[in-house]
Amino acid sequence: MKIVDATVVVTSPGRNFVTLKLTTDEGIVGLGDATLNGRELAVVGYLSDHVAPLLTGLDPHRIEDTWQYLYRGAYWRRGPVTMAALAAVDVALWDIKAKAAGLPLYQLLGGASRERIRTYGHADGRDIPALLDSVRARLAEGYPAVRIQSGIPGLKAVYGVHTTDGDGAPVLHQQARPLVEDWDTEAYLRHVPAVFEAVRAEFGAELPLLHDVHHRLTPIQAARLGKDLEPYRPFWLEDCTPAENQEALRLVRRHTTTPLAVGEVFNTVHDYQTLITEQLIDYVRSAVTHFGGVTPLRKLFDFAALYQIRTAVHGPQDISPVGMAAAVHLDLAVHNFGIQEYAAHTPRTEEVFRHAYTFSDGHLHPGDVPGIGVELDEQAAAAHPYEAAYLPVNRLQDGTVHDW
Ligand code: GCO
Ligand code: MG
Repeated sequence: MKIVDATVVVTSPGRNFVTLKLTTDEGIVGLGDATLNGRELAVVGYLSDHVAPLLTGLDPHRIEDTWQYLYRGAYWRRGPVTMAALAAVDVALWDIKAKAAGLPLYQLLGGASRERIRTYGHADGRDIPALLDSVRARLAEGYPAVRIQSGIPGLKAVYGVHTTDGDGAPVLHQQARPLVEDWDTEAYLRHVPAVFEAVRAEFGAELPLLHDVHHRLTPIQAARLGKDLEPYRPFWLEDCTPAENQEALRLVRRHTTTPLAVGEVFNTVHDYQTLITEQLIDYVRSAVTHFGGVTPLRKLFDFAALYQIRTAVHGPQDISPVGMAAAVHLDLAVHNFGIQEYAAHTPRTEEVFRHAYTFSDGHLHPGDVPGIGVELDEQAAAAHPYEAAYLPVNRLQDGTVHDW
């Protein structure tokens, strides 16, 4: 079999998605997600100008070889643009291989290690009562675990919290110019324990509660937060520091037994080396889409398993249904699965990407159609052209730029 066509499709059914479509001489089509939120067109250029011309004529069955050829051949290693492009190629090749075998992808990854995939959903509120309502809504949808994010007294806009302007209209966190959010670490550190206390008081001790710090603390601040939250037994504290400084987590770990989850901005196993070998974290959180695909993520998961670290694939709405499908196949197959982040895509997105994976009773299943189980409706995709949309920025009250 040979690849005869490689096309990049950009569509924006509410938010931008970048999809690589490979076609073989036998008429088999493979899809891969290459969406890099807020920097989408850089990956489009990388794929169409530099990768697509190399793919035609290749044997799609040679996944590992093609991955190494593109990774090592580029010379310039790593980085989110390169690794998102590589991920799209890798997933499209796995899709083709599984379709050619007539099997759902998870069967090629070793078969199912469980019946279904436990997820967590997002709850947020500008204040505690609004957050409690949001948790109630997620529980009514069936989610077995909930990530809780709350507005902070005195701050106007905080990541992960839906806010409204003076007239009650929603403030979108992604806009044609970056939205400027504001930040005060001390106010945050004072508020979060009260948030956990209120949620525990309302929903009891058993509900798994997660919290995303989004890289905003120093190691000693993160250590303090981890310690302050211990009485409420969080399921995890996510991205508590900017973890490209892997050694920073040593300090956090020394001070708290709150489990730590890291990795949504990482793109290779090297970013995790110290974190894993020194057992500084409990969950690896990279996305198939930003980590070079199923091939390297599987290797990361096996490496993490040696240290009893579990998986928690990044699954925000800016991962397309193609990237989500690949994640769910991997989740079903690996032994050290932990939890899967999941927020349903909008109906418009689901018209463009029809998928076999299902969400019911708070659990995902990849379905049993051959391949990853996603079809791209190119006509529907073409009706939603690219729209410039930036992620927010964050500033301290004196104007200093801060992690958001
Ligand atoms: C999460 C993440 C996302 C990211 C987003 C950036 O835990 O789901 O933090 O919400 O902010 O993916 O594009
Ligand atoms: Mg996160």
